[in-house]
Amino acid sequence: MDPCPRPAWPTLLTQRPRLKPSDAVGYHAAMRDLTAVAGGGLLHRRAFLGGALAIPGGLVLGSAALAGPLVDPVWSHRPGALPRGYGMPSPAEGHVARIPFTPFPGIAPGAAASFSPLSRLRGRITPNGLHFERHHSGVPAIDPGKHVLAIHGRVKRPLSFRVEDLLRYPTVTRQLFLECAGNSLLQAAPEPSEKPCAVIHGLVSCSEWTGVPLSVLLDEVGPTEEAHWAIAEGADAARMNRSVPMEKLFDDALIALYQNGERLRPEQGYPLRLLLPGWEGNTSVKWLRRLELAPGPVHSREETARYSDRLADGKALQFTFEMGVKSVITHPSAGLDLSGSGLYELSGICWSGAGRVRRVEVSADGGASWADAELEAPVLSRCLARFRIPWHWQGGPALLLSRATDETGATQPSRDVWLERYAPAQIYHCNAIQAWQVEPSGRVRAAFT
Ligand SMILES: Nc1nc2c(c(=O)[nH]1)N[C@H]1C(S)=C(S)[C@@H](COP(=O)(O)O)O[C@H]1N2
Ligand SMILES: [Mo]
Repeated sequence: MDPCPRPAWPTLLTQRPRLKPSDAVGYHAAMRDLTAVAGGGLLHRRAFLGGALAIPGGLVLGSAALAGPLVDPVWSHRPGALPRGYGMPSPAEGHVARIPFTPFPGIAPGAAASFSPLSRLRGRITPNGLHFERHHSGVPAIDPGKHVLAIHGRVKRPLSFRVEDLLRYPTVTRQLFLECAGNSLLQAAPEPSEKPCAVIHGLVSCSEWTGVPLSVLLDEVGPTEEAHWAIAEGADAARMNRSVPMEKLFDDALIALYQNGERLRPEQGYPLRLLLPGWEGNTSVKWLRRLELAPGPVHSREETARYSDRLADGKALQFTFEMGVKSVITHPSAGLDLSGSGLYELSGICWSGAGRVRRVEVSADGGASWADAELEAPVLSRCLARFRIPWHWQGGPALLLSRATDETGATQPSRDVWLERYAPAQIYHCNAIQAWQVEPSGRVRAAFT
């Protein structure tokens, strides 16, 4: 058997969806009045806002002129379906799904991930059924009546909390992104990936999480003076564990119980998970069963053999908790081709583990010139935000890039700068700028600049 089996990447979506231009009656006449703000057809970020549809020349976004009276569609001829207990998306949207990935089937059972279909989503919140997944040993089938969270070790009063106890605590709610440290690792590969945007960058999602601030529970157990770290362990077969410094646990850590208003999905850690805002996804231990307060970290597998960064000078970083500032254009993107030249709304997601994103710049000419994209308000700390900018694609080759800067002043590095920092096989924490090559046919694929 091959000692180092190659991951079996998911087969590409065979049907390639297309992004349609916002084609318009009188559109070409109108374009002359829109201000170009950078090369390659980037227009002022406000061109789409309010005034855009009323610019001189009569730009309208209807796809055809209305001709004749409206016909009653067949689905309006008789009453439709009755309410159901739990709603589902329209059958017409059945193709919008996560892309599952099992790297070593038969060798490492339960080692799996699924990618969130980024280029099919809009806004900032990921629907629960489309949140990315990363499991080291599958999804345990937990009976919430039997699950307990123990907090023990260097504490004055070791306590165990039943799920029903935790549900009675006061809660806080925050919109937060969650990103796997292995997200975008294909950007570190020697050749640009042929995969769609979702497979390259889809290990990031964003939810409104509701839970009990961990500081409340820690106050109840009373950490001793020797308690500087806690070892968080899950109830899955992997017993996945991570060491977390006490400052983070007291600062903004949550015991998350709800996700977008409903109880956590099994895939996201039902009945409860640790959630560490802005930190690498691996530290947000799912199916959390115990926190052992300790004088120092345990240096478990997930913080030595995995998720640690090897630098170019041969040294390794002991921990990289905070996720770097990052952005990805999702519309268009690899796997979401363009159908003909015209005016497009170019849009994507941005985030930073350090706080708020302050600025996203976009280039349509491979980085020769840049323009500021509009950031959709509110831009929240450690949460996905959406950026957008109007773009007039004239049908030639174009190289699209986006570059985010956060409130600490940190800016997303180019791929070259990112690669220089690390040892050759480094794959984790890749926040390098993504380039999408648009071909004259409208096909979009990943490229390196
Ligand atoms: N107990 C446990 N917690 C875990 C994992 C796991 O396999 N077991 N995977 C980790 C990793 S690597 C990531 S990126 C996130 C993924 O969370 P999600 O599956 O809810 O997206 O959970 C983390 N917590
Ligand atoms: Mo991860």
